[in-house]
Amino acid sequence: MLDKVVIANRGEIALRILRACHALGIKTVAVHSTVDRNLKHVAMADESVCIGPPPSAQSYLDIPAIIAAAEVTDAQAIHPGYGFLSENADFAERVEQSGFIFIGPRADTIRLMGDKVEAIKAMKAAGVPCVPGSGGPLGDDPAENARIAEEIGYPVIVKAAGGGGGRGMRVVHTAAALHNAIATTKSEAKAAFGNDMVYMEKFLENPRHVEIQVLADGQGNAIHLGERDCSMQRRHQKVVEEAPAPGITEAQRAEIGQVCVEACLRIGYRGAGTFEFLYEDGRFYFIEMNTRIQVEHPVTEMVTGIDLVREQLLIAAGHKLSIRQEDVVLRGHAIECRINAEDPDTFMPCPGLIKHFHAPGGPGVRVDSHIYESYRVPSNYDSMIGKLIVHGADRAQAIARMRVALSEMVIDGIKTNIPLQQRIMADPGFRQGGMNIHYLEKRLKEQKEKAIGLG
Ligand code: MV4
Repeated sequence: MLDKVVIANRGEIALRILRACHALGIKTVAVHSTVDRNLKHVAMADESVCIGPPPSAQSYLDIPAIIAAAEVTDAQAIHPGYGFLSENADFAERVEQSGFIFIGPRADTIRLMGDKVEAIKAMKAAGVPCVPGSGGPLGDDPAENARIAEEIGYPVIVKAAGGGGGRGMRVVHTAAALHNAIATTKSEAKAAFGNDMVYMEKFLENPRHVEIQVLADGQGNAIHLGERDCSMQRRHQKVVEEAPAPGITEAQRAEIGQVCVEACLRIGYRGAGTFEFLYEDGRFYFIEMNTRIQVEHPVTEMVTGIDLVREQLLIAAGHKLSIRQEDVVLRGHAIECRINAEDPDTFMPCPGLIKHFHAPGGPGVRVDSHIYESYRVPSNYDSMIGKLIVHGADRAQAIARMRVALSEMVIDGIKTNIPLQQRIMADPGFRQGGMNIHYLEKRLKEQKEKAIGLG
């Protein structure tokens, strides 16, 4: 087993990783910025190293500082969590070149999935269903691009190969708008990602976002852990996630899950990973693969009973997967509400001092959060301060438990999105289930218009 792990992250996920390490008897090293010396996991870690000032670029993104922390503490491995350096292939490479284990896929796998054109090519070759599209980068010939768009059929979407997660894309409705859209997306992509390569897909108008969780040991074994529905989002930020996805049948799950497993084996995938799909009219269309542990991993843990971070650590230690596909049984329904330090109406971040905190509890209730009474939420990082996750025998029970848990949760001193989450749990469309990626934004717009007397 690993002896000591550096946790190269902060907040709730750093605490989540620390707990998984300690449960396996692995010692932990917390690395933190100056403003983060009071983080809960820093107090709980066996050792801690201050790696720089508050700006992420000078701390959580400082590759030499993090590798130096592993060296001075004589750690064996580095867990990147999510965000920050988690999908940085150069980081993974330098970690391994420095003699440490990167807790995640091989650097070349991260690099492959970071290039969306190459990722789609690899997945298509592995039998994963993809969105009809250019199948490669667009060239400079306007006539050829117009032909590709006609063949796909309007509307199309132009996406940056270096983008992902909603960055660098543009919907095109007519042939007249195509050339400019490609040029603008290219120049934006060049500025944002240092890579002006773009590709084209059919634009799906009303899809759901459904993603498949996988685990692979890089030694010829891979399994899937079913799906999550992450369609409740605003501006590419997920707000609520759930597992399983409403309306997906056991047969559909087994089929798309097996496709993902075979793709993992084909590319020699190692670690936890997520295949992101758009789901429309009963069909799955691959868009991207995430090579990290994701924020919403707990809903999968709640319905499968499998500790995903523990599995990441075991895989990194060189263990073969001990869970067989037939051991993975989904039980009940889980929902996660992200808890953000933000105004529930304007979505402006609201950092500050937490004066009172009461965590909810009861059967099937899980709180993944680093906050405590008298903790100050800094303004330097993401506004997510925790996640409230509930499990129930079915979706209705999970919603009922979430409403009670949200009403029990007290976070005084700062504004949070708890009132927004309460409105979502009471919303008829959400309660029906299976809403698409545009639903939440549409409902928020309606509510805003009503509030100012337009409704
Ligand atoms: C799309 C799409 C429709 N058609 N691709 C946005 C995030 C990035 N991961 C891919 N995204 C989309 N790609 C095609 N061919 C619509 C989106 C999209 C979206 C996807 C998932 C979750 C939320 C979204 C919000 C707006 C647009």
